[in-house]
Parts: sequence; structure tokens; C-alpha cells
Amino acid sequence: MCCNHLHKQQGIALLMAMMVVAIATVTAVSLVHEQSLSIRKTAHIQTSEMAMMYGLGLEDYARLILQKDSKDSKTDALDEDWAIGIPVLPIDGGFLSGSLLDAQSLININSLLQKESEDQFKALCNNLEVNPDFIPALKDWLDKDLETLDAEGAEDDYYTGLEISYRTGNRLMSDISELLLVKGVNREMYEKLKPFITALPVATALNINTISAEIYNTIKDAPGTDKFIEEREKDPFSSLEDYKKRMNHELPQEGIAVSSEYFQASGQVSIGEKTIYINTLIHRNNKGATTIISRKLGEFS
Ligand SMILES: [Ca+2]
Ligand SMILES: [Ca+2]
Repeated sequence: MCCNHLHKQQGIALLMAMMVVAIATVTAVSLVHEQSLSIRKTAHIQTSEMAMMYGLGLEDYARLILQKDSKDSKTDALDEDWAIGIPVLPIDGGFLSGSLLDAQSLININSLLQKESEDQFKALCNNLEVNPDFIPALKDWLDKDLETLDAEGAEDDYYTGLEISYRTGNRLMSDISELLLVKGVNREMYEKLKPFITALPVATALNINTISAEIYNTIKDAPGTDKFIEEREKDPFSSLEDYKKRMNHELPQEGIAVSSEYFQASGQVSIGEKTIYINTLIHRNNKGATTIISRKLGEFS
């Protein structure tokens, strides 16, 4: 326990050092850029830009820590440095904080055309008391064709007939909020599902080393949630074979993994009256290289 704590402390110290470097780099680049523009800006804009620089620094830091992690381990679990997060850290005139979430700890609605994922999503709906009758319509939204799967399905015929009409997506969703456009989904259902789902650019597997008990319970016939969490806390699963040995149960080979490629970085930077939120989806390939897939920014003052 004590060693664990010490390790965590050292982890945090290392993270802080890496983050300061990342932020300093972004700030330096930006200052050069600003000088070359020689534009006089108001204090308001400067605060905003400074907050943004820190935000981008947080993003760079997230990429660094993920790259480092890929050198350190082949699996991804909640006891690793990337999962520690940055507690509130003072900066000039304010503070920042950040965290990284394994996006593969959530059910990816873009995996739904695969049978296992559909079953998991259906189980999630049932567990959350969300009526799953909209699932055929969701699959129609994702599939390329314009033929409805069954009576519950919906394609252009349905959506173009609405008072405010629109077309079927017929592609993967770029954001989970698109769910609200699907036949049979209302705001209440969406809010219930939201904490457990994500929309990634490709179909992905669930990482059993990072999923919550709620998500674990969506896996068909998955046994002993308490034992599962207990085993994983003792030692993350090194493979599906390792899970099988320790849990005495075989998981489906499809759609389940012990490592992840997609991570969601979230940061908050407050300087003076200004607060910005940054939310970045990062992909890390099997060589450890990272790419920004999407970035959402919000600003409050
Ligand atoms: Ca790892
Ligand atoms: Ca379709």
C-alpha cells in the first residue's frame, strides 16, 4: 500500500515535470508567433489566448504521457500514469486541471453493426431502463444502405417526412449527440446513456482493464462483477487468456481487449475571470505515435 502510494507520488511529480515542459514549448512557439504578427491585443484577448495555450499544453502533455506509456507497457489499465490525472495546479493568475479517460472503457455506438456490440448496447439499455426499441433505427442510421432493417428501423423515408426534415446519417456518428436525431430516442434516454457511451471513428473493442462495473455487466454471461473488480485491482489482466485463468470464464474473442488506442483528454484552465474547457480525442497507434482526432473547446467568462 505504502509503496503504491509512493509510486503514485513519484508518478505525479514526473507528470508535473512533463507537463511544464509541454506547456513551456507551446507558450514559446506562440510568443514567437505573436511577436511576428506585432499586433497589439487587449488584455481580454491575451487572457483568452494564454488560457488556450495552457489548454493546448495540456493536450501535448496528454500525448507525451500516452507515448511514454506505450514504451512502458503493452496493456492499458487504471494503475498507469496516464490514468492519474492532474489535480488542480496553480498557474500564473489562475489554475488548471486535466484528466485522461480511456475511450475504450465506454460502449462505442459506432461498433453497433457488430453483433457483440449490439448485444452489449442492448444490455446497457435494459440495465438503465432505457427502451431498446430504437436500436434497429440506430443501426439503419449507421449502415450505408437505405433499406430499413425491420418495422422499428428508419431511413430517409421516415426522417424526410418529419416536420423538420433531415436525411439519415448513413455513416458512423462523429458525436454521441447525433443519437438525438435517431427515431425513438428522446433527451431523457440520451442523458441516461451518455455517461456510458462514446462515438469513435472506427469500431473498437472494450478494454476490460478500464471498463466500469456497469459496462462489464453488459458483456454476455460475464461472471462475478465483484471478483472481476477485485482481481483487476490486484493485477490488471495481461491478456484474455489471463482473464480466463483467473475468472474461470472465457470472454468472446471479438470486441474485447486488454489495451486501448483511443483516449479522451479533458482539461480546464482558469485565468482571472476566464475559463476554458478543452476536450480532445487522441488516437495512439501500435508504435506509440499519437494523432489528434477531434478537439472541442468551450470558453466561459
Ligand atoms: Ca499502458
Ligand atoms: Ca442506412
